[in-house]
This record gives sequence, C-alpha cells and structure tokens, in this order.
Amino acid sequence: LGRFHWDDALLLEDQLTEDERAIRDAAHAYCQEKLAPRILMANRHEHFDREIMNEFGAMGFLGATLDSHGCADVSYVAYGLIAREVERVDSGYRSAFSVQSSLVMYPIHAFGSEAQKDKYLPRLRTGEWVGCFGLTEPDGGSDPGSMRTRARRTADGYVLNGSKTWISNSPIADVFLVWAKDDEGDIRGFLIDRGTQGLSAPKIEGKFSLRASTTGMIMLSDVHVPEDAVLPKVKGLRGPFSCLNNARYGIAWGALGAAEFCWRAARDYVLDRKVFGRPLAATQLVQKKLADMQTEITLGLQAVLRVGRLLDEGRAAPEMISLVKRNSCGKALDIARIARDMHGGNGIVDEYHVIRHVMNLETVNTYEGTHDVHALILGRAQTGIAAFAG
Ligand code: TGC
Ligand code: FAD
Repeated sequence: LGRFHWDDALLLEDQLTEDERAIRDAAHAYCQEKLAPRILMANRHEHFDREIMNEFGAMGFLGATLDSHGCADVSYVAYGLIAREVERVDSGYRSAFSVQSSLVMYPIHAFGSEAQKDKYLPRLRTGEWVGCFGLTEPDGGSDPGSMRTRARRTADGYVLNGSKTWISNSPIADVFLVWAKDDEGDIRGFLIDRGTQGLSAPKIEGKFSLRASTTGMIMLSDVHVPEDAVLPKVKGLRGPFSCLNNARYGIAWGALGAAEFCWRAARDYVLDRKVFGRPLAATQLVQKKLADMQTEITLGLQAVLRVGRLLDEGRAAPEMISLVKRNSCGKALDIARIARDMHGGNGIVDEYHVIRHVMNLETVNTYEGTHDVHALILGRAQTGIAAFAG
C-alpha cells in the first residue's frame, strides 16, 4: 500500500506532466516572492499595482493558452495551475490575470480580424496594455441577453450608447471590449481604445471585496467607432459566453487556491494555539473541520483537473464548467469562513489574511455567473426546463 500525503491526498502531483509541474513551480515562486509581500497594504488601501500586469507579462501568464503573437501556448491544465497559484495570494490578482487572458485576449484571438490581433495581442501579452470586458449592466447582470447598450450603424462604423457596471480593470484599461446590440438586435463585441470621445470609466468606491483589484463602470455617450472596431467573427451571446467558459474554468482552479491557503493557515494556527491547556488541533471538532476542508479541496482539484484535460482534448461542455465553477466557489467560500472562525478573534485581522479571502470569495461566488445561476444552468441541462424566467 502507498503512503498518505495529508496535503496531496489523491496524489494530484502524479497526474501533472513535467511541463505543468515546472510552470506551476515557477508561478508559485513568483506569486509567493513578489505578490504575497504586497497584498496586505494593497488590500488595506484599495490599491492595484499596475506594474503587476507587466510582471504577469514577463512571466508568460497573459494569454498563456493562445498559440500566436508570442503567447506561451500552454495547456488548459497549466493555465488552471497558474490561476490557482495567483489566487492562493489574492482573488483580485487572479481577476486581473483572468480578465486580460480569457475575457480580452481570447476573444480577440478567436473572433478578431488579423489587424485586430496584430494591434492588440502583442501589447496585451506583455502587459503594456490592460484590457477590460464590459458585459454586465446596472439592470441585472445574470441576464446579459436583456442588455440595453446599443450600437447604431452609421455610414462608416457604429455609434454606441449605454452603460456597463462592475467591470474589472475598467478605470485603468487601455482597451475596452464592450458588448452591445446592433440594429438587428444581435450582440456584437466592440474594441474601443481609451481616449475615444464619449467613453469614460469611473471607479466604483467602497468595495469590501476584491479591494486589490480596481473595478469600475463604462459609460458610453455617443461613442463613434469605425467599422473595424467590431469583432467580425461572432454574433450573439455565444461571443461573450465563449470567453466566460475559459474564465469560469480558471476561476474554478483559482478559488481552490484561495481555499488551500485558508485551510493551511487554519491547520498551522490550531497546531500552535493552546486553549483549555492543549492545542486546538487536539480537539475532535477542529479535526473534523480540517478533514472536511481537506476532502472538499482534494475532490475539487480532481474535478477541475478532469475538466482541464477535457478542454485540452476539445471535449469539455459548458455545463461541466458550470459544475466546477459553482462547486469550487461555493466550497472555497465555506472553507474560508470556517478557517476564519477557527482563528477566533485573530481571524478578523487582515494580517492573518483569511478574512480577506472570505471577503474576496463573496465576489468570486457571484461574478461570472452566480452560484444559483450555475445551479439553474445545471438544472436546465438535466430537466430540459429553463427556470430562469417565468
Ligand atoms: P441561452 O439561451 O442559454 O444561450 C444564448 C446563446 O448563447 C449560447 N451559449 C453559450 N455558448 C457558449 N458557451 C456557453 N457557456 C454558452 N451558454 C449559452 C447558446 O448556445 C445560445 O446560442 P444561440 O446561437 O442558440 O443563440 O441564454 P440565456 O439568455 O437564456 O442565458 C441564461 C444564462 C443564465 C445561462 C446566462 O445568461 C448566464 O450565464 N448568466 C450569467 C451571466 C454571467 O456570467 N456574467 C458574467 C459577466 S463577466 C464577469 O463577471 C467577469 S468577472 C472577471 C474577473 O474579474 O475575474
Ligand atoms: P443579479 O443578476 O441582480 O442577481 C442578484 C441575485 O439574484 C443573485 O443571488 C442571483 O443568483 C439571483 N438571481 C438572478 N436571477 C435569478 C433567477 N432567475 N432565479 C433565482 N435567482 C436569481 N461583469 C462584467 O461584465 N465584467 C467584469 O469584469 C466584471 N467584474 C466584476 C467584478 C466584481 C468585483 C463584481 C462584484 C462583479 C463583476 N462583474 C463583471 C459582474 C458580475 O458578473 C455580476 O455581478 C453577476 O453576473 C451577477 O449580476 P448582478 O450583480 O447584476 O446580480
């Protein structure tokens, strides 16, 4: 019989290729050496260090699964491993990585013209430019099909009017991928550069979650764009949802990274902390909590690895991604809350980092399709009945 490794209970390590382990190790070292020391103050003062995008670029993280314009062309499993390492430090940093890679570079690569790819991908890959993805509107993000933003045809292009909200990175973005309905009622993607007249991106203040990530709105007031601003190769909700498939998959790995941080922090804390004359780790209730965390993280990692392998084989269905996005986020949030409780009063202090993960995971459980919206996607897939609307 084999030996049990408490921190890798089902031997995930053995299931990775040598390349994937090397990418993971490099990502782990960078995140622990460069990101972890910054996060306490970044979160406390609600600050996103723009230089991080250049560092992500230098590490080859941005658009890592793409196979052109100098991108790293790594497997989906490797992409997930990077997301896990980044989010082990902070979900806000993983957000910056996901948006640029899956929500901006991926659609340009998949649906853009050659000129759009040549203009944007090299700059986005290095982090010289930051992109953002504008789908959600103030009137209800779960139903993007009801968007009000309009792109009216003109003689030489389009004129856009409307507003987007809760947009990661919009206040610092150089390029805005905005989804809007055209005169035929089709949803189209538009690439709009910073500085275009009528475009503004005010920051949303007062967030108690993802404080190290900058979030804003996108306001579009008679924004004229040329014909070549539209992504030519996609129409309809399939456009934004194709990007979301990739980003949701990355989140499913990332959230487990945050959960792993909280689990290990709780384990270290209860081994050290003596109450009633013995370590907390010596109590049955505490050991049960640790066993539950270990179980959910281990099973969750097996599930995301499986979906990653299926993506690499071209066999993953969107519902599989809904299943793991929902599972990882919901379980990670539960684990972070329990880890916070196990830290007692210290658990609410940012220097222990767990409360930050709790607050962040509230967003992660909400964006890219809420926990309940993914339940409805899975419910529809097994009953054939769409329960979103009456
Ligand atoms: P529905 O009828 O289901 O589909 C409409 C059309 O879209 C196609 N489609 C997909 N295509 C590819 N991948 C998917 N996952 C797809 N899901 C749907 C579908 O085939 C259909 O195509 P066609 O050609 O037949 O028209 O659409 P619905 O309006 O009924 O959708 C309902 C629902 C709830 C599933 C959907 O609207 C939904 O997923 N809502 C959640 C919204 C969401 O996830 N928003 C995310 C905003 S971006 C964000 O949060 C970024 S945070 C990033 C960060 O900081 O990390
Ligand atoms: P709503 O859709 O109003 O939902 C509110 C509640 O109602 C939720 O609990 C939901 O589960 C529930 N609900 C909705 N419909 C149903 C139903 N039919 N049946 C039962 N319950 C239902 N969006 C972008 O486009 N780009 C970004 O970069 C981006 N970044 C984000 C960053 C942050 C920090 C946050 C918080 C959000 C971000 N979002 C972004 C938006 C995000 O995707 C939305 O918040 C999310 O899709 C939910 O939309 P909503 O907030 O409008 O909630």
